[in-house]
Amino acid sequence: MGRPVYINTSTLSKEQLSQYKYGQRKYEFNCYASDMISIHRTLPDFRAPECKSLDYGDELPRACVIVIFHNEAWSVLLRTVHSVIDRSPPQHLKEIVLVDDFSSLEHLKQPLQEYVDKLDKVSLIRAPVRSGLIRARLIGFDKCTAEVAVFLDSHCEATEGWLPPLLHRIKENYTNVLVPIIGAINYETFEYPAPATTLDTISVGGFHWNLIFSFISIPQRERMRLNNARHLPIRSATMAGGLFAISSKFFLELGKYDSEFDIWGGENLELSFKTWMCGGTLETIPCSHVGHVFRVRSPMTRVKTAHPVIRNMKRVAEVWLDEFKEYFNATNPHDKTDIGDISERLALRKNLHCKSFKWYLQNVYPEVFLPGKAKASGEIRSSARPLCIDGERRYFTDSEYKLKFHSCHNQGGNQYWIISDNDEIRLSEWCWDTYGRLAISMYRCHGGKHRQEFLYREDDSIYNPDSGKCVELPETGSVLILADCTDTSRQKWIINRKPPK
Ligand code: LR7
Ligand code: MN
Repeated sequence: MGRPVYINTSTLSKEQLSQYKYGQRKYEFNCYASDMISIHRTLPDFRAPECKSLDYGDELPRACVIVIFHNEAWSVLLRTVHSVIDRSPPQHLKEIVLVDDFSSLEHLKQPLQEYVDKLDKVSLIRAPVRSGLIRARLIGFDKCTAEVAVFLDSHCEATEGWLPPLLHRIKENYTNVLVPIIGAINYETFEYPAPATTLDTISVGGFHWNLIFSFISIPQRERMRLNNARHLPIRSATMAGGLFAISSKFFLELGKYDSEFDIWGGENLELSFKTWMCGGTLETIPCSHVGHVFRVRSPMTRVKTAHPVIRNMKRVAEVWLDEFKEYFNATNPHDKTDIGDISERLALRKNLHCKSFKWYLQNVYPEVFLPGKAKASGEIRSSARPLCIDGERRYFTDSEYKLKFHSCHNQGGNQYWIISDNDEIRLSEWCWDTYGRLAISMYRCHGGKHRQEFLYREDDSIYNPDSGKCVELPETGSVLILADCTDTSRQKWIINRKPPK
């Protein structure tokens, strides 16, 4: 029933412990716990009561579920596959296509092939080289023959009733692109916690100007439109990327993905932007729940933080962001990555007569923070020591932002701060906050001043009116502190007082 498994490592034998550690290291989740749970485990029915009584009829388009993987754990991958088989009405599930993105782990070779051969409707394709998740999905998509393509990461769990509401929306209009509510399966215990089912708690998609996806709460105007209904599709500016349904016809019309995207990243926003800009609608379906194992780190971190991510993002910015690409560029001002040829993608956009990015921002995501309104931006350099304030960011979770000091690297990124028109100090949607009373931490920007208000004053101090204190570089220690305002150079900060272009 989705309950957690707790492993007490002190009771494990030496051999078990080394197995446990191997799993953690290899996958960044607790594979040892996952292996103890049935790959057919049951789950509670998470849907709101309004959802359970909906009848979608029998005349739905059929789905091809595409699951790509690179070195995935056995039990986690197969739980993904079986959750789909066990919880999809057979008449609506045409096929499951697994794409192995050039894995090296033994269990994914012959043993997986033999396992899959015994399953109905499931096929396994091997990418001939490491293709990255985008091209691996394209390989899978090309094998599909169903009217609808449903993409899932290889560490997911479909829950009761997940598929029909997605298919139903596509039946109503083939340009609807749908995302389920994504349940956060715990990477330590594999618990499937009760997901959000109310408009106050459900998240939809936003993005930061570095073109990283972010979860945001449902904007006020959308809540009004939904009038508290808990079963209606919720318009979403973007998708996280891993779990969605799209009609094969529409995916083809939109030019699938940019096949130049390598390894990881960017494809989620590319598809989100062009869905809206080129005539479609992107929605979160509150009656469809699918779990995903969220990790703190990625097992592929080294690949991800290197060039491919930046290159993918730059291609998205060049093709889709129009004049707003300057905001993206400002987050990475000295990047020289060559993005290759984008003429084909520009031609695609032209041929589809897609709307402008300005239209998208005004109509689909008016809540987005526009750095152009900023009072100051760039690095925040200490006058006392050659250090800059750095917001250590992790690509894969939203809660892992940390403030620290670092030598000034002049590369933007985690040292690219914006002082907004209402005096927040921001790194994309994250703000300095005095919640810790004496130290400064980062929380989601709330726009309500108080603990998130910082005045960059003429004397180069940064002042928080709420506490009446100033931001100070401590003599020792690595946290940014709040202290009574004095003349010390440790309270003087150098910031470029001009907004970005
Ligand atoms: O080279 C690779 N080849 C692969 O086949 C790299 C990855 N992969 C596979 C991998 O095994 C996994 O099944 O691709 C899938 C996604 O990789 P993850 O799980 O490491 O990515 P993620 O969950 O951290 O990242 C999110 O953003 C990605 C951007 O490119 C993709 O869109 C992922 O699908 C996406 N995941 C989700 O949207 C799940 C919801 C979580 C969020 C946010
Ligand atoms: Mn994932």
